[in-house]
Amino acid sequence: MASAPSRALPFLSPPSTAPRAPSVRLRCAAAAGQAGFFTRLGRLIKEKAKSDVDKLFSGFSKTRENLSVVDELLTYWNLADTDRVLDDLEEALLVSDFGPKISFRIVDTLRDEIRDGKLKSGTEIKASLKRCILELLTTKGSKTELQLGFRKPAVIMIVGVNGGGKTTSLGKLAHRFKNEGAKVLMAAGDTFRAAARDQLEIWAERTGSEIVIDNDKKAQAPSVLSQAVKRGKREGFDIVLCDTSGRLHTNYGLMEELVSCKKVIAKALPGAPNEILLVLDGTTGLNMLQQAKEFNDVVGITGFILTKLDGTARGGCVVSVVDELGIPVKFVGVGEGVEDLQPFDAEAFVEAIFP
Ligand SMILES: Nc1nc2c(ncn2[C@@H]2O[C@H](COP(=O)(O)OP(=O)(O)O)[C@@H](O)[C@H]2O)c(=O)[nH]1
Ligand SMILES: [Mg+2]
Repeated sequence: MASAPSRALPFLSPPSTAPRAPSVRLRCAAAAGQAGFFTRLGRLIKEKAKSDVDKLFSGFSKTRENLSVVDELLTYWNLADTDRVLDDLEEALLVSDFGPKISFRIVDTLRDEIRDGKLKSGTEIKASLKRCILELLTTKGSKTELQLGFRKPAVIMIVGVNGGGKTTSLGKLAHRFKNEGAKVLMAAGDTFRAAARDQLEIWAERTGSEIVIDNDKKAQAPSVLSQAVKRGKREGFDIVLCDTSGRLHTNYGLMEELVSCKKVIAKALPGAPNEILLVLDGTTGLNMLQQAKEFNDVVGITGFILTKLDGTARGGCVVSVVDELGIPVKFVGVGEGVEDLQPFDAEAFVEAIFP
């Protein structure tokens, strides 16, 4: 699972007993007392995530089904059959959205290893296939844990196109943080649609988080986010989660707005935002690559949240985005429930699609 930072991050305040705006002295004492809290927290996230392997496994059921043909192929593999089997394997990877480059590279590696006599059975080929994918994920997108810095509040901006799952993922993230005793403030930065604000309010209520909204019809996202970060700082919040609107990424206005959002956040709190997470809809397949590139070029993405992987057989897209952009997948969405956002762990992922 995504390993949480193992170092002690002193910015987390104690669980709910913490006063809203403690004095500086109190805050320091709390931080010192809680120095081990974050370390413990890291371990807890890891352990919890490990016990969630079942959820991850069921979330990837469609992709796994799609790839079960690999087992069939390899069961009956023999040396004379190699070319045909590898062609079919490549096809299976392509269908699951591993992308042409990666699918070709994997099959090429396997072909070499078979030719060199390193792989002598279907089981060995499968093990090597899994190793290839794991290697790809761990060399190019290794920093799967959130980088929240050392100062509170940590600010996370969630960006992406409409309907991808930004607000839902933000709500699920809040739930995780709250479970770990963090004080969470949400910012309703999707000022484009009125319904978006209501949706976020429901998540705030559901997770016991505070929320900053601007009821002014003409409210601008940067102003809402700036207010939220300032309040987060003033009132000693641990985390500020910023929702944003998601018009098409080809919409210049949106990109402009996101850049302004990022700027005002940094102005309100130097060093922030700590994370800019791009939400990508897993069901859109390789289309997401172009989208990811454009967002990254404009705002600079620190990690991906890949959603709706429970609804698609194209789970290989996880590998494609990491390979193409060299940016880690930090979370995967495997359902609509509050618990269905999983820290991404490469090993668990590979086991979930190739059991
Ligand atoms: N099955 C499934 N549905 C999801 C997931 N994440 C989000 N959704 C659904 O996708 C729809 C759009 O989500 P929303 O958060 O409003 O997207 P936004 O426009 O990017 O904020 C909602 O119906 C969510 O319940 C997921 O991981 N799995
Ligand atoms: Mg939304």
